Amino acid sequence: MEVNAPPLTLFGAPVGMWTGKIRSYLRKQGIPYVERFPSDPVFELEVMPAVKRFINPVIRLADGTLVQDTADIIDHFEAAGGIRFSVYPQTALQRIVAMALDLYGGEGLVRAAMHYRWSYRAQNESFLRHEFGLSYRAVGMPQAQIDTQLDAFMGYLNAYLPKFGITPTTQPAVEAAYESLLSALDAHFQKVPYLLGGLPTLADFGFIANFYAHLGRDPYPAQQMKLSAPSVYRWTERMMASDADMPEFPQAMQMLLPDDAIPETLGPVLQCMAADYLPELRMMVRCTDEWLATQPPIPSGALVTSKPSARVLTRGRFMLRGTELESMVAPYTLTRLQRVTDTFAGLGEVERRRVEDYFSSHGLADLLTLTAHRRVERRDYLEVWG
Ligand SMILES: N[C@@H](CCC(=O)N[C@@H](CS)C(=O)NCC(=O)O)C(=O)O
Repeated sequence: MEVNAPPLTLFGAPVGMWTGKIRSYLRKQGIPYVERFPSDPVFELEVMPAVKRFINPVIRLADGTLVQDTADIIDHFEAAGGIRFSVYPQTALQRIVAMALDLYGGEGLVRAAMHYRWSYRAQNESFLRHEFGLSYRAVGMPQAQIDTQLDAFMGYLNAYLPKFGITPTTQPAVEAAYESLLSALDAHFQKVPYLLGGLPTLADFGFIANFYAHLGRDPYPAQQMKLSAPSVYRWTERMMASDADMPEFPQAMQMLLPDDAIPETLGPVLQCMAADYLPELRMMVRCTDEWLATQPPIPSGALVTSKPSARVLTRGRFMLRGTELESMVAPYTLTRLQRVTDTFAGLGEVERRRVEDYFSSHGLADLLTLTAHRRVERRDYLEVWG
């Protein structure tokens, strides 16, 4: 007999980037779940055909409803209720800062996460083989078959490096940007338990995607983080705990700052976003518009990419710390950017000015109105044109 089997299934794996974000959210919210690997027969026979591609995490509710994409999963629980607290701040500036940092920590740091996992493959290899192997072992395959599948899947993921523009020439810029961010975050987490104060928000869940499985757990980057930014490492532990886990801050209340204030130590983190991510976002919007200009009229609701498994519209170039990178234009990223620009557009005049002043003083004013000519929406688990 299975004791207290939770009705919620999380399909994902400890080694997966986005699964860690949802595992963290479910624990923080006290929502019981059972985790299953993507090699589980239910994932292969029921989930994948429904969501039309291999992607995780996916959650399966008691009634069989599937929710895919970590943003949609969080929004599902925020709407359904039964959570301990909302991860959407209620006031204008905190809300938009949380959304901007969700975009940066989630989409903007995938390059660094992939770099430190796969460019340092020799240092990470035995751990990664163990971790990726777990999901295959779960179905009881013979070892030789596990090894063949592992070689193929790890090779497929490793091959993302050049797609993200990570080459021997660009690696120093990728690392310099990450090191600056790590140092800004470490200074922040010495003073404040979570990004916006005493409670995790969308911002923390965006960052934990990349800072858990890859940057905070793979041997090479985890050691770097422990040695050079121990307060960031402690925050990764805190994010995976089911309680507030902040004994370093005995005075801290489990709430955000009053009066829509943003911790001062977050300023340098936003400046990192302005310097090292905004140029890439500008490129994505420009390249999307250029791509659209070459196309015949596209009906609303049409799939954005050529097939469900394709995540990339086109490629484009941008500068990172004086080095040119060529990388992917991912329509999904535009949906995260739209959440920032939509929320900003929905503010009243006075609040708009207040938010704009704050973003301007951190070099991020452009972010608030950066929109492509067409919207990207999510429908039936896929990205479509709005
Ligand atoms: N935007 C999605 C991303 C999910 C995602 O990209 N998952 C990765 C694993 S961590 C994946 O399934 N990758 C499959 C592939 O690259 O083919 C989310 O927030 O859930």
